[in-house]
Amino acid sequence: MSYWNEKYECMSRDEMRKVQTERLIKTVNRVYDNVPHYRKKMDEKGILPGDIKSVDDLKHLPFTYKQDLRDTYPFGLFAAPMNEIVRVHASSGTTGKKTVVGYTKNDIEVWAEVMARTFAGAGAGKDSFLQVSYGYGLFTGGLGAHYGGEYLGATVIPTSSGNTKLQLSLMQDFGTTHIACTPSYALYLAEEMQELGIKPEELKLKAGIFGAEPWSESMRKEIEQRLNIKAFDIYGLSEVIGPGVACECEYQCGMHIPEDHFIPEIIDPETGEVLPEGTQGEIVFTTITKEGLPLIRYRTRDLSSLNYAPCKCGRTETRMNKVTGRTDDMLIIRGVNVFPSQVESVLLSIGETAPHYMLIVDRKDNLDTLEIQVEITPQLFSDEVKKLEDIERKIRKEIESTLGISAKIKLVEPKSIQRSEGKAKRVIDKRVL
Ligand code: DLL
Repeated sequence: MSYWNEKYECMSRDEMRKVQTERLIKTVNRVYDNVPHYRKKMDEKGILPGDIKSVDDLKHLPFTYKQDLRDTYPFGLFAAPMNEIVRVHASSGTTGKKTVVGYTKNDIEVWAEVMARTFAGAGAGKDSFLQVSYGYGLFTGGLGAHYGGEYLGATVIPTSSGNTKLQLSLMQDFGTTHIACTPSYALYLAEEMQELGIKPEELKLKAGIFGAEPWSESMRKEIEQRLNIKAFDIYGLSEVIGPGVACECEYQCGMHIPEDHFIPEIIDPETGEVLPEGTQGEIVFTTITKEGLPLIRYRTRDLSSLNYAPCKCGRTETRMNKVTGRTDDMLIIRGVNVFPSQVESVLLSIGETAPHYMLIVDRKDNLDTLEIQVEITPQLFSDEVKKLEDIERKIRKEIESTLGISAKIKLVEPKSIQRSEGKAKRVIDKRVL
């Protein structure tokens, strides 16, 4: 079996509870002592760190939301002094500002540990060549996978995303055995291979570790067939640590959560109540070893369910099932988190169009496309073409710098975007996963 840390991955549930209890108590004390936001929220609920005596008391603690990170932007929820923070990453917030996360040296080690478990679970080891084609930079995918791969002892090839021809030639020349990228990019690679006449049998590729966006079983089958590999689902989010919050083993029946670092709960997104095992709801995480940005009951907005039954692989860790959707309107386009409200604030800041818009997301040649239809005002409608082209260009530029991805901008006639009587429909997602 391909364990990296058998002690924790296969620990009895009783022992795991003990580890979790001890670490949870430490974390609650840490945030109460160091983060005014948590102290205030716990005081409001009338809870002191001493009231948390075991993991069973987790449910009494207040939730943490993405909005809390925004309200305390950039470093307000950090529980370690800045001179102990060795790295920051950031992802999209609901409007202009990013959600910033920080890591101490120890957090970076925890991250490498959970990622090494992930890769080992996907059959990688010291002899593997791991191509990391997640983006390097503020996004956690690239560097998270990179450090985990090195910690595992694999030979890491840090290609980052894009430059597909180079990716393929390095794969051939270096003998890449494992690739880490988004599932949609994996399909794109398959297509380019076909175009260039590269047969999967000519490559040494055995497995891919794919995540950062939702994907279905049928997409898995297609990737596995076209690349002739085994495709593993990996889940994570920057706030909790990045990639490595959960990953499949060789049985591909749910993603194991390293529960000695992250405690999962499934709650009813409306009432906040904890739901029984197996029920679908919002997955919430509490980190119990992080120092830089420990999070208590963080509302991921992702819908999933938990399975506590032992797995055939021998791991005793709880498994989370594939994410089936979100409770908010966040879209993931080419691996980038996009909120329709970000588009709205760009349009409002430019101010020359009507505040009516529609996002049309599609997938062409296995790559996500985004078209933004923006309604122009009647005054503009009668204006000269050059003026319209200028506005279109301005919107395109602003959208690209705010969202971090390019979009096609289409100006449409006044009143042509359908008005709604209830909740506005701002997105048409035509992608079939
Ligand atoms: O996407 C971290 C990551 C990198 C995970 C590489 C896996 C691989 P964020 O940019 O903060 O972090 O986006 C987090 O992406 O809340 C989910 O909605 C979605 N997501 C991530 N992995 C999966 C997955 C990274 N396997 C958000 N299936 C999360 C479905 C996923 N959705």
